[in-house]
Amino acid sequence: VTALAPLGQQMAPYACQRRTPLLHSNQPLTEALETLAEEAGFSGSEGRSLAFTRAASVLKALPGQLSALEELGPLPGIGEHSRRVIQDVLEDGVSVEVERVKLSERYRTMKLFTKIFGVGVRTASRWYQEGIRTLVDLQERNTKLTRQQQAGLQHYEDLNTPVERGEAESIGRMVQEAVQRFLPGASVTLAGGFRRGKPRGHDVDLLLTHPEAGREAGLLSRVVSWLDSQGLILYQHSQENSFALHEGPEPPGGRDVLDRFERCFSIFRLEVQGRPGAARGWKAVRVDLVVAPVGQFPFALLGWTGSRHFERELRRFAGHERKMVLNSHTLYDTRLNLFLPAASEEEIFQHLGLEYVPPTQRNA
Ligand code: 8DG
Ligand code: MN
Ligand code: MN
Repeated sequence: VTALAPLGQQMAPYACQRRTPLLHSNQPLTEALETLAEEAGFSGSEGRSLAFTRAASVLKALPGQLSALEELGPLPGIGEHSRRVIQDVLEDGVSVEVERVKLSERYRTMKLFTKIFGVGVRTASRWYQEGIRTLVDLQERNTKLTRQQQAGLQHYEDLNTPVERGEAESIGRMVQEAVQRFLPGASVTLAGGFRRGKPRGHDVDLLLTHPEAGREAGLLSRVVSWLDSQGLILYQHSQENSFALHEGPEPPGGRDVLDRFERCFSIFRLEVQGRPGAARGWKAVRVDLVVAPVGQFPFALLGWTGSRHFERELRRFAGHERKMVLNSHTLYDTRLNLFLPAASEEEIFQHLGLEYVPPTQRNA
């Protein structure tokens, strides 16, 4: 028996305690586990989905390629079922269970539908139960669609074509230019996957703020109206700021509080040159715009940089290990009964007693 280096020996239990680079050595394994996570999500089994996501996330943080299950050691966060899948892929190159899922009509249809902007698991599931199977079915049966879903369907192909970093940057500049017209000194920051170093993504996440608190109020609607008047917006849905500090923190594990900033879910019309085979010189691109007052900016930046799993783990860590409530607005210490202010992401990690994890290592 070869002495197996215990790859996972020093793995910390929370993803926010680990460094997770974008590229890692266990892609086939994480892909298999993430397919099962997705499938569990499609079936409404959130707990099971999370278990697979956790296992995949642990593998992403391993320092090298796994060649035998034993190398994992008694790693936290990888359950029985995930171990079986890992073993199958290691031994046979594929997991029969995963392959079966990928071929199943339900999985394929759910994937097709949830890729429509504005369609979540619940809607997709209902359509599936009604016997709808294709995008053509949806149109032919005159299925009732929200304005958002109509836009999603109309731009389905573009919105499911990855956004390249260069495209994200040029949208950032378009927004920056509009922002300067109405509020000189305001800044636009590219967050989301691009900030984590991804070369392409499914949308562009932009965070707006101004160094003087309060000046940012009302900025978003002006910016969006102006961009719209320039013909640059194909769809938009804005929400007003509904966050009030005096309400106090929400209970841990409560509703997701990210939706409380002034924000806009939109589809931009981006001019593109020389798209091979394209009949038109533009492309529809999903853009999320969020406005944060400067005092909340580090929290908003941390919250909107992701990954989603990294965020979830940060909050879980804050709650379980520190009795603190973290969201995209604030950090609240429930033992001291006070908000812990921060002027940078680094300070938030310090408050939590966590080693700083730079954005490019948050790909959990
Ligand atoms: P991608 O777009 O390249 O595919 O990856 P991403 O940038 O990591 O994903 P994302 O879906 O754009 O989310 C990035 C972060 O932004 C995520 O960690 C949480 C936050 N966020 C959104 N939209 C929403 C939302 O509608 N609700 C909540 N709760 N959080 C959101 O971007
Ligand atoms: Mn994104
Ligand atoms: Mn987004």
